[in-house]
Amino acid sequence: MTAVIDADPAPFALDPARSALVVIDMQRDFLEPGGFGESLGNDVSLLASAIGPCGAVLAGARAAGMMVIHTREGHRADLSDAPPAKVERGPPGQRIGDPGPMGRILIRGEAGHDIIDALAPLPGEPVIDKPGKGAFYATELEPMLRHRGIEALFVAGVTTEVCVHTTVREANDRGFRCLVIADACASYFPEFHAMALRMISAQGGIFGWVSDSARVAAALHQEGKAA
Ligand code: C5J
Repeated sequence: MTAVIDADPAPFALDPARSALVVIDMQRDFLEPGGFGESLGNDVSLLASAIGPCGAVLAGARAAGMMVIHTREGHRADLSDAPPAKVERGPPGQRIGDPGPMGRILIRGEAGHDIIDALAPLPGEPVIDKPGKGAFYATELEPMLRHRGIEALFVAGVTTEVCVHTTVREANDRGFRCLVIADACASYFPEFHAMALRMISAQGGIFGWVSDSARVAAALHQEGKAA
């Protein structure tokens, strides 16, 4: 069965059985005070707008029987997978691996590394732990998608111009068609969010397609009813 979602620069056709929703890095470290995002001087409240739309597309994807994947950016406790060039950035004392109110910053297993409660993965939904900005770099994401015959990705999460964009670029080069859900993404810099989305759909959709949670949820709802 094929659904069609109204999108820019053109309608996006998909088979839900061959599509996956990838929710990028909706972690406490980026969305809550005291984590990695705030340590870099950002106002983390700016990311809250993506939570409701992410919840809506998660519900729609689950009802339509789509594969759902969550990602988390973070590092091993011994920092052996963290390039020194990454760790050295940010203010001393508030860098990756330093102690913070939610545990060590951006370290796997710490409270800050968790996905926020409102968007907690359901049992059986894969969670990809990634050391980089892109979800394909040094992870098992690509074989996971190939084994399930996935060819299209819905992408949501934070931040639009960093981990969402990097993942979409990686996916596009690997031949996956990507639909970015604009209001289910957010940035500490609203102007970067807007430009990042434009960069995706410009030039005939050079990196992919852009839609919003209402249009995606409506199309998936139809699918859910038909399934
Ligand atoms: C950042 C991310 N912004 N998840 N990570 O460092 O976008």
